Amino acid sequence: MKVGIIGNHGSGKTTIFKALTGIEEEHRESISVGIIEIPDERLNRLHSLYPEKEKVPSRVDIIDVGIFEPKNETVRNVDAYLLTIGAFYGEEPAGIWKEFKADMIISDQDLVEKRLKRIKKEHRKENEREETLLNKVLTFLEEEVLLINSSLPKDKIIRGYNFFSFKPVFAVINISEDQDEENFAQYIEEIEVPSLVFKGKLEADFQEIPKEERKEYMDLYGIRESATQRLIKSIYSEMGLITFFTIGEKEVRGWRLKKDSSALEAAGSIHSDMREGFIKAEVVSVEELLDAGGGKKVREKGLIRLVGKDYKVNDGDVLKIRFA
Ligand SMILES: Nc1nc2c(ncn2[C@@H]2O[C@H](COP(=O)(O)OP(=O)(O)OP(=O)(O)O)[C@@H](O)[C@H]2O)c(=O)[nH]1
Ligand SMILES: [Mg+2]
Repeated sequence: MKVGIIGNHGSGKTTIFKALTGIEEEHRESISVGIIEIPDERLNRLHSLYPEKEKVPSRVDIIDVGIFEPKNETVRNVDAYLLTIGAFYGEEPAGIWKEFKADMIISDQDLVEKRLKRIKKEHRKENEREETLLNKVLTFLEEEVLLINSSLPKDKIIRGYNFFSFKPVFAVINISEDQDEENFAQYIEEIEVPSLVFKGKLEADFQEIPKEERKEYMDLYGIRESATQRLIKSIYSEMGLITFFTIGEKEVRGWRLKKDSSALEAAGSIHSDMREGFIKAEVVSVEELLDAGGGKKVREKGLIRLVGKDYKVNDGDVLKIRFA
């Protein structure tokens, strides 16, 4: 699961990359890859029951991609976009959003038209369903509807095209320290995708303060939760991701999972051996476990459920996979 930061030159991509990952880039021109750790209060509380184990948060990969260039493989192959808007130097948020939207739609249209042309030429019976679907896609695009907001089925054929406008986009309105967040609130309404006003430079500077002192510094500024944390959580949920937990021998860990995934898929995301040898999974919600005060008590109270491979994993489930 990769998020790509995209935006015009100088809009603050690298600054936001640093705010999210803590990584300082050495070469501004190269593409940087980093990891965002997803802050999760539940994991902290879970970990406090097992302080001797290591705490490992759920993660998402992030790439400082550059400008939107449809033919660029890196641009195409990410799973979601973080669009940065350089409002700190005067970029107009609604206008930048419209441009980006148009770029995505035109690129998708181009792809569909090329494929339709070939289908017509080949004239094969087995392509009929695809042709119908692509014509539907084209209708949405012509009406300037992002495919992600359309009623298209999320089926194999559609996913196979890797359409730009089928990917989640999150917009960041990057303002400077001395600009007033309130003045940009109106744009949140105008931009059709989830968005957030963000003081990129300030947030990136936070990364230079040692973690232990950061809290104090934030209190000083009257910031309860850093915008970075809010941003990370929003991206995570907008991408349709949930977290399940495991309590292993050495670590208490959060794992990223696509919403509506099964216990078997959850097992597979931990290790392919677990998927292949899957027998059953033990499930308890993290809240139940915390309320009871630990795994042993949960067991005594009979709160653990034994589920099969088709069980739909919920956000906050603590899983133990039984496998052979
Ligand atoms: N005041 C202020 N300056 C910022 C902010 N974000 C970025 N800058 C400055 O703007 C310049 C460009 O920021 P970058 O983060 O390098 O922008 P970029 O999008 O990565 O630029 P390219 O990689 O060249 O496309 C740097 O000098 C930053 O320090 C901000 O929120 N406030
Ligand atoms: Mg850069």
